[in-house]
Amino acid sequence: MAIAILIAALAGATVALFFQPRWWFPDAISAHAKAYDAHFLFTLCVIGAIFVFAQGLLTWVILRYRDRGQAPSAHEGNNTLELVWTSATAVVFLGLAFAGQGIWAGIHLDAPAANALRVEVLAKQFAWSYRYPGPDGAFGRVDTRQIDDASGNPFGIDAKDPAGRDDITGAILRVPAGRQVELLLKSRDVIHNFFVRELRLKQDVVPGITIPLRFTADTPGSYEVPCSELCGLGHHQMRSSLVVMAPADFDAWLQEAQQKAAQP
Ligand SMILES: [Cu+2]
Repeated sequence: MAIAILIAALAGATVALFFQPRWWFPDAISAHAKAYDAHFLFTLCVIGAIFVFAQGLLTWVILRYRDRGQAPSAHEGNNTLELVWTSATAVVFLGLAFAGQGIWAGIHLDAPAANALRVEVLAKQFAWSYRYPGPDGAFGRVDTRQIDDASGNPFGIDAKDPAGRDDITGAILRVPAGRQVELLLKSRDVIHNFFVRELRLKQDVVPGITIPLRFTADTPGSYEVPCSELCGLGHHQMRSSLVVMAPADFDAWLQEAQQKAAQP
């Protein structure tokens, strides 16, 4: 009897926690993030209803068949019921996975927009660096032997390549609101993870390969970019910012950065 009450109370408290806004996601800042949230909420409602039903059933079974001093009896089970709930679980599970497929594919499989802003993201123990191609639209050649953090060249941009002379590098990711951004994620050492909560995006950064990641942020503001893969002793301090700017502000910033980069 006490166990039945405890189970019902725990199930009720668990469900109640989902109805308070205190511990919830921060506001979504892209269409993808909003679609992700809608799908998350839908999934939560479906599995929440099943959870309440299952816990209610468990409570009822404990109450109905509790020990009243009668002799124990054996039960053979019910194959039809087993078949029904196993197939129902499979249908719900696969159905939800297929329903969410489009949201995932939009980020990873759709071709980038023609005017997408391309930014190279370099992860290393324990910092993020960002590189913009400059007015020529081309990233300069890199050479691992020219990597020099102390003189501000974490990418190893080859000084001999003219395409690299106007490249803009920095420790903050600045992007314009409303325009698609294509990040090219690279790691210099171990596996890191690029994560922005407000974009609902999380992507491993793997040494040896370039991983594209696309998003269009629509709300100006500053958002944290913490490394989300334990990458060494300094992992906790590997964080930077994503700054989403109004398009005019971004253009002004880019122009100033280009002028600075053009100076010898
Ligand atoms: Cu890291």
